[in-house]
Amino acid sequence: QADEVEVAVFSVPSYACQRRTSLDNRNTVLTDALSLLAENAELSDQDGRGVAFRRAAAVMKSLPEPVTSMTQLRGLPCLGEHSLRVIRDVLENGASREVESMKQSKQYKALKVLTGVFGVGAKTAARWIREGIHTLHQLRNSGHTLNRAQQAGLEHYDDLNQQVSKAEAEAIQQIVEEVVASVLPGAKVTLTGGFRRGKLMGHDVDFLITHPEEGKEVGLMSKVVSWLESQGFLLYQKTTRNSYLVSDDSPALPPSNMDRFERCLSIFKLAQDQPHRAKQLGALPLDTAEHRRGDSGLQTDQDSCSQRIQTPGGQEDTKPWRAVRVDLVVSPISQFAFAVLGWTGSKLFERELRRWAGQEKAMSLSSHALYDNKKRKYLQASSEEEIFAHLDLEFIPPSERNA
Ligand code: TTP
Ligand code: MN
Ligand code: MN
Ligand code: MN
Repeated sequence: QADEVEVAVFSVPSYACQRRTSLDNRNTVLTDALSLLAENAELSDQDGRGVAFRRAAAVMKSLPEPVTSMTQLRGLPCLGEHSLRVIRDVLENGASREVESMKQSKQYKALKVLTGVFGVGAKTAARWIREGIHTLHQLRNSGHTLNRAQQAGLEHYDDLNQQVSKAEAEAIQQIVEEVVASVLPGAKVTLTGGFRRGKLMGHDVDFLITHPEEGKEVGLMSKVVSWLESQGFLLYQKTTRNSYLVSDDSPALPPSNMDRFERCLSIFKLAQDQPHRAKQLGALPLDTAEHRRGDSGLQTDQDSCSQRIQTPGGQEDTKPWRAVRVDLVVSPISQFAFAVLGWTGSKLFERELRRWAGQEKAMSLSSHALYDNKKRKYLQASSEEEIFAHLDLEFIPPSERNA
């Protein structure tokens, strides 16, 4: 009938790793509401509810057009009673009353502020809130002894809570590539995390480092970190040797040489290119310094860069650098495909891949390996494509893993 409103009915597979989720989200109002509920659940130590809301949000993110009516949602997976209630509220009233009141609640605001400090997790924040600490000012005056990470987090709070741009990520990539090339020629640096998925902003920058010859990567992390430290690039770093052993997953197998993953959580001191920033804002003409560095506006010369950032900045408002969270991971080439897949995200996409592997394929997937529980053997892969194939999944490129 002509007057019948045609509404698309969507068909969506239930695991996020079976779907393509680009950054072109047509339902941001709905997904923002659901993501906030997920975040609040995670911050409140309710991980199960958190995952449920994340899955619901991910289904909405994967839809090709904006949802306008509840009838369009019939048959969609992962939408529980609670999520449906929130969606209905948003569709009917423009906003969810539950989400709006949560955003205004003292508890949520305090959790956000305190977990916004690098090194502070949900449990620590909740404990402080129970002691009446709701603000950074109260935290500073509480007399609590903060660990090294938390001290750095508090000191660089504003910088670390400001999003990292793609240009900043590229500037850091150049620095990391130069350092890696100088300490181990032939080693390869791969940008992972959100930026590999095509995001234009991120909360940090993630890198995976490997070398085409197995074993050459041993000892690489400490050399890279020492070099970065000696050049004044690091405001904070904590390196953990990974204790992963293949035999942890499957005691029946002989232990192998897979206990080499190393990871460095760091805070970089990134030189701010003032003229370039001004140019981006369309305010000032190019100065000679920028001409000397070339058009990219990115700092490439190590010496000038380290001199520049080691110059005592003095006045806060002219601070010529900013703090940026950077994660570095080193993997042996034999695990590289698993490591790239595991560090590209999104977090929900990763979780769904592992759930698919376990529940649908009787396999165990990690950032190190894929184990077939029925064949009782590890499945090798040298590319992400091969891992998807082992899992009987259609290959989803990084830009479509934004679940
Ligand atoms: P994040 O850097 O936390 O997230 P992101 O890059 O997707 O987004 P953002 O812009 O907020 O930074 O994590 C990147 C990926 O790394 C994510 O898929 C989870 C994965 N990862 C860890 O965070 N820790 C680990 O120990 C492993 C193995 C993977
Ligand atoms: Mn990241
Ligand atoms: Mn994040
Ligand atoms: Mn990260």
